[in-house]
Amino acid sequence: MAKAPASSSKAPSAPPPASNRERPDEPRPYEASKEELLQFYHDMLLIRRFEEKAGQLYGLGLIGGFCHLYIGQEAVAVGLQSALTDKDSVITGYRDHGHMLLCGIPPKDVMAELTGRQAGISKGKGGSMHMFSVEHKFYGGHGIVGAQVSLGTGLGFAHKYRGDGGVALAYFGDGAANQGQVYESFNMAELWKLPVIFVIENNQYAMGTSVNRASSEDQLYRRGESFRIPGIQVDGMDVLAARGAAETALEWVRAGKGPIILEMKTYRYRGHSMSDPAKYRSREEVQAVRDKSDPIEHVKKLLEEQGVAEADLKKTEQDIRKIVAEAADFSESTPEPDPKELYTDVLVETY
Ligand SMILES: Cc1ncc(C[n+]2csc(CCOP(=O)(O)OP(=O)(O)O)c2C)c(N)n1
Ligand SMILES: [Mg+2]
Repeated sequence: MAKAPASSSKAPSAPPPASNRERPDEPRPYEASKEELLQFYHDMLLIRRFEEKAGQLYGLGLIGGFCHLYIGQEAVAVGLQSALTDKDSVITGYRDHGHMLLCGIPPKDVMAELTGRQAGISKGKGGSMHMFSVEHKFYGGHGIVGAQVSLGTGLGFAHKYRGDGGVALAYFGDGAANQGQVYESFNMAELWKLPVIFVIENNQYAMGTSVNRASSEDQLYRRGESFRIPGIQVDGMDVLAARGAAETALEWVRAGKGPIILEMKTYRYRGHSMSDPAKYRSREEVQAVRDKSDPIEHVKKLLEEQGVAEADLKKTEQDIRKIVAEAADFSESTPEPDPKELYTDVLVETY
């Protein structure tokens, strides 16, 4: 009969204290080529103009229900998603239009969803908060604050289980960071070393409360400490800082070291949704961020310093305006779903 191993020498050793744990290197700002910088500029401007148009269509009554705009936060998604490959997946909350455009979903399909048309990416039945496209590895669009963190952890599990080499990028807000299910997810993600990047888009406010008033630990990158998940705080108004952080995070996660948290310090210029009395901050505060830290103006300045002609930047702006105008025209003219679509894509459980 085989001898039982001596218990003390073979027993699994306790993990080292969190303070001794290996940490990722400090990310460096990404060194973008002129072409990459132009692409960042293009993508951020596309999101901004798309969102401005969505705001107008909402005002005209063409978009109903909830609608949350991403204006001001563009550098976060553009910087991070520019580092992804087509193996990786993305999930976020309801402030989701920009993330979808970056997943390659055509602007007209997103806009038609906003106006509730059959040609929309969710057949006009999801609207602003509930868009989804498996084809583009975009897994929503979620209205339950924090739910996407658990679902995103599941996406990470699926990547690991299938061994497909993909990483899940799970975005959530500073308000969502106080939800209980976030921490259940953190625990499992670290325990099973899942390939997930948890991205906290800290735009300083939840619906109407600032992060400092609502959070006992407002340095949100530290929220993974008791789970041994490393966190990095990043200037989310700087697309090069965002891309640099994405490189570091992806290297960490792809090396099998488990999840990582990126706290992206950013700012939303518009109200929480389309109806927001905005009593929780002053106009001056918003204007000061616009004047001093606008992510698009920042990249425009870098491009000008690199000698890109004003005419080329104008041409980019014109091309984008055309794309957005076409998306809006399409979203107004394409038909609504047939009433019998009310009975399709509905989950019915029979007992
Ligand atoms: C479980 C749940 N609780 C409350 C709400 C109402 N609600 C919608 S958005 C929101 C604020 C979330 O803020 P944050 O996570 O910072 O995201 P942001 O809107 O700033 O992008 C709240 C409380 C909800 N949708 N779901
Ligand atoms: Mg917020």
